[in-house]
Amino acid sequence: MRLFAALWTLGSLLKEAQAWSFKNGVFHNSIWLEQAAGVYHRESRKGRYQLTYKEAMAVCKYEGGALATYEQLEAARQIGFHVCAAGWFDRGRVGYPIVKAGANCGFGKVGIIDYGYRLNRSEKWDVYCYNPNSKECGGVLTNPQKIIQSPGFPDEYQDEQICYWHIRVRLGQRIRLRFLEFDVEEDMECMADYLEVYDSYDDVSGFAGRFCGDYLPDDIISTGNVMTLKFLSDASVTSGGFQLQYTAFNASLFSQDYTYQEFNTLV
Ligand SMILES: [Ca+2]
Repeated sequence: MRLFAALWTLGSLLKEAQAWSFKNGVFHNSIWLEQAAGVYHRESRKGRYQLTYKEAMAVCKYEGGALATYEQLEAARQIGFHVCAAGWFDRGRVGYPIVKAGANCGFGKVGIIDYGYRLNRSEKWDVYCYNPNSKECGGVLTNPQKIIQSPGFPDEYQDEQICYWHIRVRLGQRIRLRFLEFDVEEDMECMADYLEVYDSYDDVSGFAGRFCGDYLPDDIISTGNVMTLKFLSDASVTSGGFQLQYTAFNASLFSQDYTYQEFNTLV
């Protein structure tokens, strides 16, 4: 049994080594991150680790899904679902799926990092839901330049959308986001519908802003060669949506003494 487990682990590691690699100078994998095989990660609108087990179930149900089972989470992980945040899943279990070993997440392990069945269901975590019918959008973008639009644009986006776009450009490049059109259901703190931008490979670190309403956000420039955009709409009231363009540029350009106007003509 132990030998089998060791072989399985070795097999997984080899598979991961293939799945994550440098290609054309871009570090990437071949999957849709954060939402895969009908499984997705959610946190409370109040922030990370705010959901009791009962609330976690309600979050999934609200969106027409249910808590993911261990098997569903593992199936999603096998095709690249990687989230560095512990969440409830089926039967009061807590854990998170790790594809790529990292020192800061998952104790350097790959697999479902399993905290086991929790005796105290009042503990607060995030949640992993399963909904095979959720509308998919987003993706991993590696082109040097591309337009990103809300789903259905120029029509209004629909309710209950969750989209993640991961932008990865060549090492040594940075990314500039320029908003072209923006109209997302407005509320004071963007709790209903919103677009979030992260100066990071995931939506865990590097928070750069949360946007709603119809005010066109300023340009956003990354510090590295990756960025993540997250769009979420709730169960009611839609709007026109958004359109933005990202452009990769050589980091060395930005470090030279260009004025912002000059810089804008360069990228
Ligand atoms: Ca809405």
